[in-house]
Amino acid sequence: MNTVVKVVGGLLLASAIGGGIYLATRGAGLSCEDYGDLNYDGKVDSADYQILAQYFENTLTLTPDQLIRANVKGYGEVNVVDLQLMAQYINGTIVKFPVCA
Ligand SMILES: [Ca+2]
Repeated sequence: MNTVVKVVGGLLLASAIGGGIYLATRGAGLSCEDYGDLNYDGKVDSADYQILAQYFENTLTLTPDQLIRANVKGYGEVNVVDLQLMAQYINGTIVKFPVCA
């Protein structure tokens, strides 16, 4: 039961190492600094947070690339956990997103 599942560039790769299940959806070609940056200005701030908040309010649609960038926890679907992590990053509670850990 040693399974590693990693999604890379839309391809699901699985291999057996270690224990437990590890999921990551870091997109191919994306660096850590790209995560959370939804307006492509090179930084993660309240503007990016607002974009994700609007996505959850169904007032904004995100592109597939933005959805990858928004998944700062690094697994599963983009959800409110990612929004909370972005808030924590912006206010300095965390200095790195889980997807980059
Ligand atoms: Ca930004």
